[in-house]
Formats: sequence, structure tokens, C-alpha cells
Amino acid sequence: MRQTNICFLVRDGKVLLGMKKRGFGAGKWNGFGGKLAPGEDAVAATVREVKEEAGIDVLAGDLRDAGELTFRFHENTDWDNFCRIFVAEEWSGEPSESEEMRPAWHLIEELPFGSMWVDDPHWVPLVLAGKKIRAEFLFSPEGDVLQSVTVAEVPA
Ligand code: 6OG
Repeated sequence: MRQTNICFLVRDGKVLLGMKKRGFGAGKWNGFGGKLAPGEDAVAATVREVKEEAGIDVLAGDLRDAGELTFRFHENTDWDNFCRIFVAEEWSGEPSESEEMRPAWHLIEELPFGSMWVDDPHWVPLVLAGKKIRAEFLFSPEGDVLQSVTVAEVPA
């Protein structure tokens, strides 16, 4: 299964999300992240993706491990991915738009769920509240309907 990662930058009750401009999940707000490159671990890949997609420098030691997600799709198994979640409250630099993402700050209390993946309401608020989770989602073939949801809080 594809190994991916996702990272949320959090400060003052707000979270930085990126509007995905192309590829998988285009048109949706999401955390920053992507696939692991060969030989990379999840932390190194997250540091690289946050820089590439948002122009932000985050240190490996400032990434909090907020758990993991397993996404499965009927038929489209090449969309399946196992995703490590990270949250950072310290970084340097100002967000800047990349070819892949347009970053913007959102109030944590007012997340734009109408333009996010349908799984997100089940777990994003938990990780932004400081929890560590393990979750599994089964999607319809088109990726727009959830057929099963399992979310568990795990010890940090
Ligand atoms: P690239 O293909 O752009 O990496 N990702 C998901 N994020 C959410 N919220 N829900 C999903 O449900 C997701 N599936 C994948 C992982 C894809 C990026 O999108 C995340 C990566 O950060 C299906 O390289």
C-alpha cells in the first residue's frame, strides 16, 4: 500500500490548510504532505513536503506524532494509502503558494468540511485537539462516500 503523510501547522486557534491545485484530492483543503520517496522515513518526507508545498521550514523534532490513517477504496486499490499524521506548533518562514497547494489559515472551530475529504470530520478535530488516533476508512469507488469508519484514540 502507498505510504503517505499529512501535516497540520497550528497556531493561535488556527490551522494552515492547503487548497490542492492538482492531482489526487484536487479542489479540496487538506494538510500538507504526500508520498514517501525511496529511502525516506515518514518524518523526513513530511519535512520535505511542508517545505515544497507551503514554503515552511519545520524541524523533524517539532513534528508531533498524531497517529495513522488507513484509507481503502473499492476497486481503485491504487488510491489506497497508509498515512502518518503529524502536527507542528513551531516552524520558520511564511506560507507561500506552490504549484501543488494554495495555503490559507482557518479557524479550528470553523473548518471548511464542505471542501475537504469526507473522512476529515471524523478525525481532524481530534488531532487538532492534541489527541493521537488510529483510524480506518473504506470509501466508495468514486471516493465521495464513506462505507465504513473506525476511529480510536491511542495513548500519545
Ligand atoms: P499526493 O498524492 O498528493 O499525496 N490523503 C488524504 N487526506 C485526507 N484528508 N483524506 C484522504 O482520504 C486522503 N488520502 C490521501 C495524504 C496525497 C496526500 O493526501 C493525503 C497525502 O498528504 C482518502 O502525493
